[in-house]
Amino acid sequence: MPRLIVISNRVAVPTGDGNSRAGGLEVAVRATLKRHAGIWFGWSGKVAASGKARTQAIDHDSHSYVVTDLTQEDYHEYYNGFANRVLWPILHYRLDLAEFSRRDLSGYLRVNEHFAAQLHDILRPDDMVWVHDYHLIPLAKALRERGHANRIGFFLHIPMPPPDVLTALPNHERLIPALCHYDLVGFQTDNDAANFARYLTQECRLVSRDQRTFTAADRTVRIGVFPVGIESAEFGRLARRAVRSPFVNGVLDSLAGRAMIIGVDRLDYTKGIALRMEAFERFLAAHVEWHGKVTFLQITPKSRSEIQEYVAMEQEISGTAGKINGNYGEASWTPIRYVNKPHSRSALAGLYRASRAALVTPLRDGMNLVAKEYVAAQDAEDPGTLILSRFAGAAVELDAALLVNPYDSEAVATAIARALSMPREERRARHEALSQAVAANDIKFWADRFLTALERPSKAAWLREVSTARVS
Ligand code: GDG
Repeated sequence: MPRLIVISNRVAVPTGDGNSRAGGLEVAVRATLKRHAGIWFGWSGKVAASGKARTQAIDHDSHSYVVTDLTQEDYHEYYNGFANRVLWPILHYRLDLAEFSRRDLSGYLRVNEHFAAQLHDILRPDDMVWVHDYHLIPLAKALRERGHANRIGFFLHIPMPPPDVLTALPNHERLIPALCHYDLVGFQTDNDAANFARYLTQECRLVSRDQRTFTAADRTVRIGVFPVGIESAEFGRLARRAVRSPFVNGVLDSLAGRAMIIGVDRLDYTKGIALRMEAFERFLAAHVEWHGKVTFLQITPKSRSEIQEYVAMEQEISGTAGKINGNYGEASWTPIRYVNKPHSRSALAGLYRASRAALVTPLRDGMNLVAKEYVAAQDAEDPGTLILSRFAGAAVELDAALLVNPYDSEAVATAIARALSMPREERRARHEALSQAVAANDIKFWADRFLTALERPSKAAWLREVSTARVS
């Protein structure tokens, strides 16, 4: 078996204390590397003074990690700048929040060159290379320029918007076509893949017979759909254990028999947290019979706190929670518990299982693993109800959830009322369908399918692979 070299912006080197950072990409890659021998390469998370940035190899539990530091400039221009202030909002359709500067773009290209230079010393000719996410779009090009002819695949964890939105990205013609240096470019949904195919057709004038295989100069790039999954059986087991833990029992005791609705999201404007709280407020306004009988627990670890929009959003969300609690709360009942503290995976799993419903209402999301985790954590005999945004990639597979438009707070309020009073038979039927969908596309299938498609040169075999991916 060739070695697998996984490359992502951040590398989750185990800390040994059982804690992990919140983030879907790290959850998915960590699960993949449990099953494939290789190296995980990326940023160490450290910012070093210029000239002091180091690259270090770390071996831990038969896994190898190679991590490299960023300089202050890199951190501001590449990470906080181009990646998170330009690509993140634009790829989530939020042109209004994008703040472009040429300097940030050159920092972004410089860090990609730095990654390629470090990888140059590590790569062997038969290594399979799997690059993850929007931070590293030009990496294959930088590696090809250094002579690496390896199979290199790219997976975009977040959405790919249609050309009308993508072309608002200044210098898109310099950046997006660089994806053609990969052998395989994977997306979460058919919609994302079709948007990219349209970009290649309309903007790059590339020709394709099937909208899946494009030839650019002397290279062929293939496009595929690989919806990311979770370790569903393991997560279910974790939830069964954790729901009996002193921590979850303590939370349940504090609720004194009230129903719990849960939301778990990194603090991010794409997750629609403030609008979700407003929908909960509408539900309270319309359903006096639930006053004092339901608590909405929103767990939101902070992320990207150095970016202005995130600071403003933090204030908006805590202000909204405070206002609703002030208007509706009683001395003995707080309608919304808003918590920024990160929790262990096991605590989250137990809380999901103990909740009557989950509110997963992103305004736009590549996939959304929380939706799948909630499903995997339920008791099949008496499951809770998933309320899911139609704009999450997960809605394609999880269409047995209560699908909502997150911008329509009245509709979300109605879904909350429906979830809380849904008969057990209906909950079981919906859960059965959801649980099958989550189990059928476990994380190991995601990685295997992507890596098989990357390795397989024959187009006919590849097309069969895509159609299998669609039915499962
Ligand atoms: C990106 C895409 C795509 C959350 N709080 C805590 C915690 N989490 C974990 C959740 C879940 C993960 O973080 C979040 O994953 P999501 O998929 O919901 O969202 P993003 O971080 O935005 O991920 C997304 C994903 O990549 C994978 O492709 O689905 O669309 O945006 O696993 O449980 N984990 C811990 N403590 C917390 O407090 N340990």
